[in-house]
Amino acid sequence: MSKRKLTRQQAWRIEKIQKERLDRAARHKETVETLLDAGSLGNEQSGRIVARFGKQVEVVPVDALGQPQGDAVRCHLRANLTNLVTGDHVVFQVADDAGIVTAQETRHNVLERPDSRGVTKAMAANIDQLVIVTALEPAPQPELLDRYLVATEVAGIPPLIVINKVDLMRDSDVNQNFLAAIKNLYQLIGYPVVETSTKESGGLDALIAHLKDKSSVFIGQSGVGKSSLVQALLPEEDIRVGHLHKQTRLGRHTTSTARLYRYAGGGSIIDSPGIRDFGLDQISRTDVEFGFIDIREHAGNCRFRDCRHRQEPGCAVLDAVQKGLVSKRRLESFQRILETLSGGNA
Ligand SMILES: Nc1nc2c(ncn2[C@@H]2O[C@H](COP(=O)(O)OP(=O)(O)OP(=O)(O)O)[C@@H](O)[C@H]2O)c(=O)[nH]1
Ligand SMILES: [Mg+2]
Ligand SMILES: [Zn+2]
Repeated sequence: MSKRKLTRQQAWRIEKIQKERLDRAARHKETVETLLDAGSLGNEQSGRIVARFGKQVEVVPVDALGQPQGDAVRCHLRANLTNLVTGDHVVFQVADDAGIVTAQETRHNVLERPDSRGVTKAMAANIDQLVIVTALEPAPQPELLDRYLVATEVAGIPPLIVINKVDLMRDSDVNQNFLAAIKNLYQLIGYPVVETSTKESGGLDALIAHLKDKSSVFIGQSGVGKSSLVQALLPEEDIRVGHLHKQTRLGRHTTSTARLYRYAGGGSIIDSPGIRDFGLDQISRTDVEFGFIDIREHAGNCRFRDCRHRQEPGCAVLDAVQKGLVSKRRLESFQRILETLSGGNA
């Protein structure tokens, strides 16, 4: 931003906003302390964070197996618990109409992603499966899919690739070919791929087969139909879905917060806000090499240990591309991701 002088009105507004923030923080601290002092808090219970709103969270009680049970409660957070995200397991206590989270249990894993300013933030915790949703519209971005896959390999969370809106391919050869190409490629690499449609009966069957007793997070570009899928899986919920922009055919960022739902078939589902890009800023070259499992398989056989797989003699990866064992598009995607790493260490 330029260093222009603030007008009196702007300065006044900034001061007002800061005061409001301080007031809110003070009120929050007071509420938490009152609740803790009250002595009227109920027993400690195990719960799971359903959603996060600033300094408050919604918590759902869980049974001995960690399965959500009953209604969610709005809770305040003890001052030391500022990092909680959707999916965290916690201990909480309820007073009359408010609750307080008093402890956080150890996380098994955490999914991080950069926010709009590029700062890495935890998005969801304790996940068994990342459901990466793509669709025939908005136009799929294979490189974005590759970035997600690197993130899942690095986080150690198994992915499931979903191609949604397959009803749109019925009358389009282009879509049909595209779908077949994506499906073949990723299945050959070893990833499970399913096709879905929320507009056709039986359109979710292939997906349902993968959800039971797991904690799944739905991620993907805005507008691919994550919320539509979750709504179709959980008809008793009331979930907001948005239309694509008329001209650009892009999503409108309808979902604003990651939210966990109980899955009636056993397990839970987290719907998350769509993203345009999935930066891998905090990731190293080694992580990217690890994250492309098809390239990793051959990279160990390159003549040079620090081979970049560009034009080096004895490069086993280039050789594998020649032989059709590794997709040329995946190698290009790999090189492009390395070029965008911060520090330019490609
Ligand atoms: N043709 C077709 N349209 C679908 C299907 N699933 C969802 N849509 C449409 O896609 C649009 C976007 O759906 P959403 O569920 O809001 O997408 P989202 O991925 O949750 O988007 P964000 O919350 O913005 O990230 C809506 O107009 C849906 O009706 C499908 O299987 N077929
Ligand atoms: Mg949504
Ligand atoms: Zn090489």
